[in-house]
Amino acid sequence: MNKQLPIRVVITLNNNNMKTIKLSVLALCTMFLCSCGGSKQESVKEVAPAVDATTLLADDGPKYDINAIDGTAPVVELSIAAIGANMAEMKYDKSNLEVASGSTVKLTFESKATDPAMPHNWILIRKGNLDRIARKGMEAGADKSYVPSDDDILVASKLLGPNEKQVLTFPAPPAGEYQFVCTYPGHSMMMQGVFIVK
Ligand SMILES: [Cu+2]
Repeated sequence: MNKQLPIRVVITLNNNNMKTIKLSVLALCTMFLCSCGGSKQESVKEVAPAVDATTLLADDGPKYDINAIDGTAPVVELSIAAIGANMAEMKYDKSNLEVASGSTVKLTFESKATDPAMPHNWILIRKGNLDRIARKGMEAGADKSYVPSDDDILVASKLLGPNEKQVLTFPAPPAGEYQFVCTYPGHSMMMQGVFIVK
């Protein structure tokens, strides 16, 4: 931060305008003071999510469309279950899923939980958004099954109780690494995994 100050002043001096220089120096000092005011950790936490998935998405090309299933594409059948009888044991039975790009994925998601008070979902998301989506899911609340509206969510199951299952059929997203997570409050740390499209 100390290094930025002289650089900005030199650039402004090239304008040969004293008013601008004074204003710029004042602005810089204010920015400097503000940025040093709070604790560093807090400002990082606030800024990081604002680096904004929507901006990144804008460069991603066409939006992922879960309904754009190609009838001629090979079908890959997968299954994943939510297991564990309590908060300490809950997890998905797989931490990795892998499919070929261009395929149609037919994923059976099943809850083998025993406690009806502990439902689970399976949400496929763009990598790097897990904490943000888990937080947003919590805010979305029970009415929305803890699934927020967000462009970084590609596929979302319903909230399943014990021994319920749902088959999710969707086109494999473009090759790359994705993540899956359960957005039921308090579950995302334990219930997450990697979804690879090769
Ligand atoms: Cu869960």
